[in-house]
Amino acid sequence: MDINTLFGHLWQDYLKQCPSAESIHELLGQGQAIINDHVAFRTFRAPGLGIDALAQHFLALGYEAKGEYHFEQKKLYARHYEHPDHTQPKVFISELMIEQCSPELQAIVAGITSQLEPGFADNIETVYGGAPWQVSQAQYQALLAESEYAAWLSAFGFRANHFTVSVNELDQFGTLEGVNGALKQAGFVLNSSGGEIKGSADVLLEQSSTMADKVAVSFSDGELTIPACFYEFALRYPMADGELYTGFVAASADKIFESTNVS
Ligand code: OOG
Ligand code: NI
Repeated sequence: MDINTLFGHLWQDYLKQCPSAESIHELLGQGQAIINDHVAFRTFRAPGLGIDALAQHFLALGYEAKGEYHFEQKKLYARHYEHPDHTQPKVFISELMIEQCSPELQAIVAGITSQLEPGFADNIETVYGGAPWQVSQAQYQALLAESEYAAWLSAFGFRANHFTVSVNELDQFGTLEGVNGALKQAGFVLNSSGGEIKGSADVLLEQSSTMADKVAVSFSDGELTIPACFYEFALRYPMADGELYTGFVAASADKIFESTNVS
């Protein structure tokens, strides 16, 4: 599978989990192609399922590991990957450090991940396959009480949890304020945790995001409509050498995670 085919699968899956993406494209691109800055994945730090298990497919396509990021409060660790062809989207993969979570959470996660065959993540289709396990509404709610991230991951599994519009590449908008204004005027709800704009020119990256679209999910014991996937917007600033900064900013990312929060 080549990169474009992989991102094609990711995009098709993402549109089902974030139906707003289509109208946001029209609003921001006004018929033009949209360039994606990055996509993001979530996983559990468990044998055969951690960051490396997902990253192997991107490494095989020529991606290289770059920055790493720590989120102590949320018990997350993340890495980002870049392709030598800078027109390809960057990839941000985080994992929940379940060994730091409560015994109750660990037991639920073990019950979920034990449903998978060894080597499950070695198949590239894993990265856009969604949740490969059965989970009940009670398990989802129990995870939610401790970790929004764990609950989301149990319900949605492996897929692009967001795509990110490169605002640098938009013709009609030059600032994130402009993008946010157009989105709000069109009725989209932005993630306001830590302010609508996360970061600044000083850290070479400004980001904003919508709150996730709500989608009906089939749990083992019935359906529940919950926050699914969201859209992000990124404006990058040049470094001293004139090249745009390509990394992420942990303090901003910490708030972007909250775009899938239930409450
Ligand atoms: C990732 C949040 C971080 C960014 O651009 O800083 C992020 C997530 O929600 O899984 O995407
Ligand atoms: Ni992002």
